[in-house]
Amino acid sequence: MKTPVCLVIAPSVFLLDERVFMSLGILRVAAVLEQHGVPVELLDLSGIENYEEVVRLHAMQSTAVQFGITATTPQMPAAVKVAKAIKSVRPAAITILGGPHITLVGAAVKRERKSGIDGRATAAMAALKETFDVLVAGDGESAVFLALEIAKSECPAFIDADEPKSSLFLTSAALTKLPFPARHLIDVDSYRYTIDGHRALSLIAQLGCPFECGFCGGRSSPMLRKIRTRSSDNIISEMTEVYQRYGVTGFMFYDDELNVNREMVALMRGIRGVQERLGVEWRLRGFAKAELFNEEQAREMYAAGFRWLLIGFESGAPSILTNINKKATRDDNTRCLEIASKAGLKVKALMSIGHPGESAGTVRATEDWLIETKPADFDVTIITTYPGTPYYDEAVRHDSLPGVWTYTYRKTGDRLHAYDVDYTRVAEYYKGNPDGGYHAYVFTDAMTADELVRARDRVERDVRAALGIPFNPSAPAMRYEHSMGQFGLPPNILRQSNAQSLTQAHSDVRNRWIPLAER
Ligand code: B12
Ligand code: SF4
Repeated sequence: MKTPVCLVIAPSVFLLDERVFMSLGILRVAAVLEQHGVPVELLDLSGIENYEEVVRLHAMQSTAVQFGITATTPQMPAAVKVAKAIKSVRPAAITILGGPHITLVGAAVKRERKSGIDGRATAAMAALKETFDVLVAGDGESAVFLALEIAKSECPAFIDADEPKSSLFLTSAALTKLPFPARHLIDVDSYRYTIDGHRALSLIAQLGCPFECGFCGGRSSPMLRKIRTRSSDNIISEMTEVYQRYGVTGFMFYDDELNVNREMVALMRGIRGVQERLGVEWRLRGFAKAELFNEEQAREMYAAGFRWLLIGFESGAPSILTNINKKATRDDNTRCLEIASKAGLKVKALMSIGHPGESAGTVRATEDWLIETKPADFDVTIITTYPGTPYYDEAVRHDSLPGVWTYTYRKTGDRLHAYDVDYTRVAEYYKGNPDGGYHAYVFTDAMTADELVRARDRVERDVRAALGIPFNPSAPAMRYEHSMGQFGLPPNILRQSNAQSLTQAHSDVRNRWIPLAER
């Protein structure tokens, strides 16, 4: 067998439960590697408390020389520790970083270059180059092969697959031909999620959202911005494969916003049709954009098995919806809830506070709107200005406060201030303990960071009480004990390609893979 490549999913120590949805991006990379006969070791560190120890143990035993790590921004402190743990026992190993964080830092650097600025993103990129040997921004399916090649000679290196003109950037046609995520390299049963009692797994049907909400990552990243779709048949084949292989009848669509795609209604009809042919009933859940939502979509989604929609309404205050650049008005949002509920669809309202111009009054408006419109579930987070969001990328140094950056929404002049965060070290700002577990790294002209946290906690408590919605449960992290791994790491942490998965994937190459030159 060829030398394997080790792919690592960095843990998300800040999540309430780390094994709800698996990271599909790196499983797509694993699938193309297998398809090309490259064996993969998949180290899934989600929910593993003593993950650095696990990494050291595995790196000592593994014959892999190249270690690819995936990370979003809040996973970065752990990703850095993973890379250091690998190097501590295997100094000659090559570490490759891919995923949303490096993609967004890459996009922010390009933006700075265009404006002639040597700013925060440029510094963040330099720091990443000190820790990782190869950095891959954007689509990983072709770029990973270049990364493995480059890793032999030129480190540190930066590969830019987040560039539509590059042959590494996937077209919709290429996306349709690629293998499905290598879910067999993950302990699927350890991921727990249900939709109305149906055990569910996630999938991504299409990539990209063209909107420009101020807090949303990737507004200058073509990978996250440009809509790339797969054919309905291809999406339905993936669902069928997941249903037949894992026996799940629930599907969580992780497309940014399902209804930015005009073909969505046709897809819903296809999904309904396949259930009729298979004699099964599926339950689905996914995201939609409020002002684009209409009765036909609601009807077809329900008929396809949707019972839940997640909608990023964000705020109940019209001034905040303007400052976010959300495009949906409060009336659009209320109307969307009404259409959904008429069609039998439950809505989880995704709300956030800490936007430019946020004040006690706008937070109150959010609370009032939730209580008035009564969504079936809701979530309130505090905004963090990640690299790659307009709130971060367009911010300038505060005129008097050191270490503070200010974003100003150009149309209203409302401001959002953010403390500078070293994203390779700090992670404790996402959903910790919902009662007292939040940290805010932002403040506005009307509210301090502490006031935002207190207001968030109050809205969550009061609205849950008013609507009778319980708090989300959390699941404690697991510890890897040596007794669990007398014969190597257990299969909920480490899975490897076997002869069967390689042959199977390899025999699919001609059917699914388009050579770079033909894209
Ligand atoms: C599904 C999802 C989730 C799920 C599951 C997360 C997961 N582990 O996959 C849940 C609900 C848990 C989640 C939570 C959060 N998420 Co989220 N999520 C997404 C979403 C909608 C889809 C992810 C996906 O599968 N994309 C499709 C795959 C194909 O892309 P990909 O993962 O980037 O992988 C490709 C490349 O990056 C690359 N690649 C990836 N890894 C590697 C590794 C190597 C070695 C190589 C070579 C290449 C490579 O190749 C892959 C294939 O092309 C994205 C938005 C989006 N459209 O991507 C947001 C997104 C990733 N989430 C985001 C955020 C902010 C969060 C939260 C922090 C939420 C919050 N603050 O409220 C948490 C943090 C979770 C975490 N673990 O870090 C941001 C990340 C921004 C950032 N700076 O990192 C995104 C980009 C949304 C956005 N536009 O702002 N999320
Ligand atoms: S928040 Fe939703 S609508 Fe806005 S840019 Fe992001 S994905 Fe698009």
